[in-house]
Amino acid sequence: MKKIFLNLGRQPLANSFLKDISKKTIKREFFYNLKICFDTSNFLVSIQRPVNPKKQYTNEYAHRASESQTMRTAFKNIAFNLKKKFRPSTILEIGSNDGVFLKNFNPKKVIAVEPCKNLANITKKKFKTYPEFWNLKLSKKITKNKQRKIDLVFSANTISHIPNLKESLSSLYNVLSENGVIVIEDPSLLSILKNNSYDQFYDEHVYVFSAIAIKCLVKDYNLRLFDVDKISTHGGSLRYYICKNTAKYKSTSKLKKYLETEKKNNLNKFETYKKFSNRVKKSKKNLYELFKKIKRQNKKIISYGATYKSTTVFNYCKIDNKIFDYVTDTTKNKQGKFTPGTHIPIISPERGINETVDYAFLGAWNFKKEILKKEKERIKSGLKFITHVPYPRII
Ligand code: DWN
Repeated sequence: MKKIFLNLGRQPLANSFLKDISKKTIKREFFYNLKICFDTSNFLVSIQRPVNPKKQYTNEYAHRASESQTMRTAFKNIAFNLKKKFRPSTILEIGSNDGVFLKNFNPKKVIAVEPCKNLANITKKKFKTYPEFWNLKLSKKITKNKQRKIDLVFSANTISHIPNLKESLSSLYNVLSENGVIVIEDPSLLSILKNNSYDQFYDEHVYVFSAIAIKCLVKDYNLRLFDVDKISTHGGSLRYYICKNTAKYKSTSKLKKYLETEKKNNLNKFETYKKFSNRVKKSKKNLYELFKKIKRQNKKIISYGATYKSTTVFNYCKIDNKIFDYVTDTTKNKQGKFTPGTHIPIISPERGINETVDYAFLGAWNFKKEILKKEKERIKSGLKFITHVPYPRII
């Protein structure tokens, strides 16, 4: 049974950066209600009513996975480790974005799946790319074109975005070779609860997985979770290793231990999520009050990183251009636009990060280490950072 535990209110699509803020554009802005629920039968946390993916993964998709040094290094390292561990002769990536993972492989061995046409256009120059949604039809097309099935399927921050999880999993089974491995990375539910990072909930994150949920879910598709890695990306993620039931891989003691950790933290109980919901409400109130207090002192506040996560924070906490002068972001195609729902201008860091700024809210809090290092000199000359993770405060 699905039970709602968190209501993040009326939200725009996290990717719907506006080109202008004319009355006509604002009137046409799309909103939906963001409510999060817990399924007591399989421990799965999901959005109550997902948005149609055709509205989300368009030719104007803004996020570029290669934008941070942290992610470039993380993808390089995991590509190296997976090659070493599984020696795959065929690799399929679902949600290949701008190719930051795939570029570490021999193009002859690789297939990319990316429904956002603007991104698929980037990878198709080098890799066989299907500019399509991941589903059964596509998985059959891929295995028909390839004589052999796939040895390694990699998917970072994508399976959690696909509403039809059942079809997603059966399609994965369909492409996989007998001893093939599916490696999925997504934000970890336990980290979100610990960090109080409710901004990991937005339209694209239809599911927030835990190991107990994944273990339970894949069983119905003759698949088996056999290992898990705790990783630091995106504020704490999990890397799941899944194979066919009949494959040679044995369940690791690391997986057993991690499943126990999740149970010890009561991830299988609804009350845990109710408590989280109360912490989120408190965080909203305290963050808003912190900004108000700073504004009363006539200080200038900006936001650092026009993240999708920030869309949830800004719209839920009712933070707009009365609080922030602007948001900075290194991604070229976000610059010159306005934040979804709250209409704050987005500009480049070169223009926006200067001595006039007193405080910068860490929209990209998951890159805190990289950002604080980059802004070392500015911090020395007085710039202060604010975060809401794990609770609102000046760093
Ligand atoms: O799952 C998803 C994650 C992985 O990426 C997607 N659904 C969408 C996207 O979400 P996000 O926008 O919350 O992701 P990031 O990776 O936290 O975005 C960071 C943003 O901050 C990028 O636009 C780049 C920008 N940035 C910056 O301006 N200066 C990043 C760094 C490190 C910087 O120094």
